[in-house]
Amino acid sequence: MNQHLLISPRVREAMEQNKPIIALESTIISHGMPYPQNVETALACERTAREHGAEPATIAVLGGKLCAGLTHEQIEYLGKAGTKMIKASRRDLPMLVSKGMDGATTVAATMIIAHMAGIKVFATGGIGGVHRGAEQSMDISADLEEMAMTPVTVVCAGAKSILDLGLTLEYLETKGVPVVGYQTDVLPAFYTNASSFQVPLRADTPAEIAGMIKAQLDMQYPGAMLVTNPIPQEYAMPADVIDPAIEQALKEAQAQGIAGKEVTPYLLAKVVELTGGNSLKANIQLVFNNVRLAARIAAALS
Ligand code: PSU
Ligand code: MN
Repeated sequence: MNQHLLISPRVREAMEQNKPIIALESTIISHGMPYPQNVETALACERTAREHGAEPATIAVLGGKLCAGLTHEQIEYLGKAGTKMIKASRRDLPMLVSKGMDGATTVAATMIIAHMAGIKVFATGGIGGVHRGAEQSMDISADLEEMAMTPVTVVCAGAKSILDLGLTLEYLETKGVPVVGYQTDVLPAFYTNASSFQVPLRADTPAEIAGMIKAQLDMQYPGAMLVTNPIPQEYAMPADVIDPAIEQALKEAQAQGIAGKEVTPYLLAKVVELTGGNSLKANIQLVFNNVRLAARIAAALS
């Protein structure tokens, strides 16, 4: 067991009983949603996982420990701190651990810690990807590199169009990451359940996805599987509402000279502001939907 890893008693017990476990990230709590909806959503995700037979392991770095499984108080702490918390991706882990610091983990860092803990399935909302204009900025999320090397299946709602969806798919193809559409042939676009891009693979049941994960793990070569799960129709946003908000957010980010790790949180918060909170409602529902699917996949795997 990694000396820096701290598995919570509940998660440890689930492991001992061979129960399905799913990882949940914490940057979505600190940087992905405003307080108090962030805390409410994180706690509701944990309840939803349990209702579907999976033990949730929400992941963060606290006091330099790589924590798999948090208490309600720890989730509240991350949510209240919000963007004052360090957004921790792969590159930040050595500093946080050596200095005994706190950080909310991105998809990439959550995958690393989930893998150390032996957790194979992870539910989130949206992943980082290739940003629009990346041919100039080189802004490509470390999440994509992580999927090329760490065997933890990520269930997301596709990529949102603050990113370049086409380039994100190309990048994942180059890196050899299987991208699966759950009950869909087209890549879901987070707030909407469809984009103009074909998804490379399709699966219609959790068991089918579990079968592919098992094959991937059996072959013991590095890398993850990315499952894209469309937002339920009743919660999807009209394209003529969300698209202009995203365009406006991108313009303002550029005008403000936002760069580096600030880009994604800035765009997420701007879109919420510009849609008068409606995008947040959609965001919360798609996360629940991903938790349900991840729990079913984890159950089929175990
Ligand atoms: N997309 C969302 N919500 C989020 C994130 C992305 O819709 O909360 C967060 C995730 O933690 C993801 C991170 O791993 O942003 C990606 O940041 P970057 O683009 O800086 O790699
Ligand atoms: Mn970036």
